[in-house]
Amino acid sequence: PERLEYPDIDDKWASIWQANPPRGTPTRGKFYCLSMFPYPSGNLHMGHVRVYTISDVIARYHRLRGYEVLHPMGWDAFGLPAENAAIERGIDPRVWTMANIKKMKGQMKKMLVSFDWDREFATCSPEYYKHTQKLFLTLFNQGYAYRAEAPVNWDPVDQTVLANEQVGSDGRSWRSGALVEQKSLWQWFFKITAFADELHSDLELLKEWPTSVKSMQQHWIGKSEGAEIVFGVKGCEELLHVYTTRPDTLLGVHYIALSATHPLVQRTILDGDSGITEFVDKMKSFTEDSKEGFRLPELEAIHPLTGSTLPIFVAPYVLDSYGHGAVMGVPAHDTRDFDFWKKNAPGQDFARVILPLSPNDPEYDPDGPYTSTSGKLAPSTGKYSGLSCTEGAEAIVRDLEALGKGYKSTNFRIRDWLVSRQRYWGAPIPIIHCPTCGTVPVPESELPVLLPDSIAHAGSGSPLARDEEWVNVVCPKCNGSAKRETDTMDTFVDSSWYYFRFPDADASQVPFSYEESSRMVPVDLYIGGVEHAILHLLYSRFFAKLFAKQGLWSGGSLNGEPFRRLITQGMVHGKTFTDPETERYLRPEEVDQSDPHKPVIKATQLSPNISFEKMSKSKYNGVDPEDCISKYGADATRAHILFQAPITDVLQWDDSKIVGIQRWLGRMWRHVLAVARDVEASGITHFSMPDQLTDVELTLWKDVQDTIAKTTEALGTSFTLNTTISNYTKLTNSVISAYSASQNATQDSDKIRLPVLLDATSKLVKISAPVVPATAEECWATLLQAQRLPWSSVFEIGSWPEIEPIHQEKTLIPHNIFINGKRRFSVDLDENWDQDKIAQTVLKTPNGQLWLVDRAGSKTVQRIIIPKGQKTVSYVL
Ligand code: ANZ
Ligand code: ZN
Repeated sequence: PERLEYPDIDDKWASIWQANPPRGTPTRGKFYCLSMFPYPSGNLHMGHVRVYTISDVIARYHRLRGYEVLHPMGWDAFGLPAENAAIERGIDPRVWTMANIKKMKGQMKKMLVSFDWDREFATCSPEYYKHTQKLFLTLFNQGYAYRAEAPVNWDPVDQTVLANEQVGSDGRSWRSGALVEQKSLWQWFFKITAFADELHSDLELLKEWPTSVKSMQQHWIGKSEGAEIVFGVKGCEELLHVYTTRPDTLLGVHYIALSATHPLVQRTILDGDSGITEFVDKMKSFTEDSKEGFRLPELEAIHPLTGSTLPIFVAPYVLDSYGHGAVMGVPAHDTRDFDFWKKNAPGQDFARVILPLSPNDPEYDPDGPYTSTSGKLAPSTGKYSGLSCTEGAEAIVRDLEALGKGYKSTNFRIRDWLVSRQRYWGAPIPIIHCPTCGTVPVPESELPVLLPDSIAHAGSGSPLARDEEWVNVVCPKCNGSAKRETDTMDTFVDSSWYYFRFPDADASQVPFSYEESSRMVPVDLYIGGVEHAILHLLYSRFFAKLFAKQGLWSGGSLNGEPFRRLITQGMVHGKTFTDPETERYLRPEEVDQSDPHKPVIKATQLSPNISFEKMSKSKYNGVDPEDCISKYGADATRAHILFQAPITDVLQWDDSKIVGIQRWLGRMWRHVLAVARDVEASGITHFSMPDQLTDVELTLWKDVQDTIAKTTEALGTSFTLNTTISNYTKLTNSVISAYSASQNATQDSDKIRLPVLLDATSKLVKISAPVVPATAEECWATLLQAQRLPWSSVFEIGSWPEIEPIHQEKTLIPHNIFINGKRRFSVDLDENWDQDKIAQTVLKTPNGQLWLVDRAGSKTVQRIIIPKGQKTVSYVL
């Protein structure tokens, strides 16, 4: 056919591939290419299309290149939306989830993404969550999973726990509208803090991660180095431990501030002090930025070095979960302390103990705090006077150590991972609570602890707790009556280990096989949204390191790191029309877009404002991937999405620009048809490249080689996929124009011989195959048929074209060109050429034109001297 019909040829090739997967044996080692598995929400959106296109192109390329590629897909299938659908629409979460998976899988297939579907799994299947539970138990048995009391968002009307996302900015429940309360519950934690130091320092090993993601992780882990300092309390035995990063400022301390949960504050409350009880109550509505404070009556702290007494406050700016929930207040050198002191001790002076090295230090403000650490200790600090901040800190900590009143210490901001959810649609925590034996793990042989089939979703408390039959069990230890844990696991637990399972997705006895995971992990390329830059990646790194420590896998070559290279793809923004008069968002059907360059609002005939914004229902700027594929086909959709922006940038999706890609595909196809006709007409069935190429052939051949080299680099190393698309279109144009020039040529030396043309055309098809698989496969089949060769897929493993040595060019050596005795420029020449050929070649170069024509003026070439073996050409003008 003169035109390829999309998406018909997509369907045709999808079913052929299914029946005949590409043949060939990998020779180059493994390549684990992973895109973050999706939540089965119901439909693919353009963001999915973008990320799976990227991973598919890279996976297809690596197979062609001869790698053993693992390119799996699965479903992060537990979680809240399924449960909400159950509550709102009475649909079983299982049924809802499975229907969504089916739909989205169909959409992925329409995109022609080559996932290894035989490894597919959903985290909500008992075969998977059995292993999630098994891993929970290994953590529990080694003390990495523990229970503690922690606050939750509690909806007092629905009597249920809410996720943070279910609490509106007004502090009300999304469902009942009730004011959400904080309530303390016993909950499960994973001890990620045990790995805080490694998670921090090993970021350094991740050379192929975006710096921004690493610094977000670093910030989240929040390693800080400082000291613990012990203050006494006047008149009692109590000691106050304080964490500070600035021991050098110890002589500038004017007060101690404590969090509301600090034992000293709690004791004062118990002692019945009404003022503080009231203040602590009020504190609940204060933010961390508040500068309020309340002085603990009659209590004073004792400075560890000077022995002077200091007031003690309770203050909302002190966090109870950091350090010891206690701050030594240094108004002169800390902004928060400065503001606090001004408000709570108005008019009282404070000591400056760090001075700038120069009075012109721009950070120094005589009326504010000096927070820089590049100063020196002030004369008032006595024996420490003149020391730098670092030296001062060291000297002070040394002295404190000698007195037993302080020591060096490191603190982390990261907290343990709260994994329990009071929800139904998650993996049940495999624990039994027995009144006699306490917390008892479910024996491994009894896993999985299955979710009950049907449950009343509406109602109060945890859904699982409502199912009496499920909850009441016999204690595995004492056979007495006991109760199951009714919390389920955070879905982040499911998604923190899934990539270990793909290499051997059927393993039934173990979550993942030691051999296969050690062989395939670290993942070579992980692609996903930047919204997962912190939690998902951090939890995954924690699990991978913990599993390595437990001997579940080798730990790989990066000290237990799971992902060697990370790409965070940019968002896809939609074309958004607004009415310039009312600033209202316009529906696409309100705008006449028949001329894509000049849309008009139908009602007013005005031009709408056009912008690109995050796709959303309220802006009418969403694009449905399925519509797009059925309209333009998978190939054009894929190529367009890659072409519009570098993979990490925001992409402005504009349907009207896709014609450019369609034209390219059309041109390539028609060219292939023309070449195929020539091949068929020639009757030749065995083509081989001639030993010597003519000039025109060499030019074409070099273009092909050059594009192969660029594409190899782009798909294998730099992932500059947008420029790759333009390289394909450029090469297509050169092949086509070389072909038509050759057809119009009158001299044989200006014609391109059929084997050379076929070689160029086949290679163009081959290297564009990862991006436009159906078109390439159709072109490939056509070219094979014309040669009367049996069909084989363009995707045969290891069939990527090697870059060939340029035999004809080996003799091209740079020659210095002298004009009237002066060296002017250089030109690549073959020593074996005759003088005419050399003169012509030199004259054709831009420099030749410049020096021999433009600048020569009326002078003409008198003589050309080409001494043998000297790589020079001398002109006498
Ligand atoms: C005295 C001091 C003087 C401080 C100075 C800073 C500057 P990072 O770097 O984040 O670890 N701090 C300690 N515990 C706290 C808590 N529970 N809530 C709020 N703030 C707390 O921060 C460490 C600094 O945060 C500590 O160093 C302490 O203030 C404060 F010129 O101690 B600093
Ligand atoms: Zn028991």
